[in-house]
Amino acid sequence: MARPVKLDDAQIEALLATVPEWERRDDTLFRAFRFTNFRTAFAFMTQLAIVAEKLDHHPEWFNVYNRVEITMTTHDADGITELDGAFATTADQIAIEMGAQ
Ligand code: H2B
Repeated sequence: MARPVKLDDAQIEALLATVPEWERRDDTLFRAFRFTNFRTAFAFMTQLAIVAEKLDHHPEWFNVYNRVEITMTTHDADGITELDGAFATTADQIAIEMGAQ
């Protein structure tokens, strides 16, 4: 894949409109997910790990029991790129399948 390009502020705003549950935190995208229990939270992370390998794009994440917090950025581009948007979109889809609250 071509090197992802760092998005500018207007492009990030447009991206956030497509994944409204995510918020911008400086040069990262952030979302907290909550599931029924640890098992479901971990199943979500397992599914997403497979996606991360396919995209060669990996989350920074934090898990306690049923909670998963994800921070995405593209170190290679020193900011937010389309890859972070793609990851966020996929994470949202898998979260719905897993019954995230
Ligand atoms: N994941 C994320 N989130 N950002 C990156 O810049 C990134 C990555 N870079 N996964 C990739 C791997 C790079 O370090 C390797 C060498 O492909």
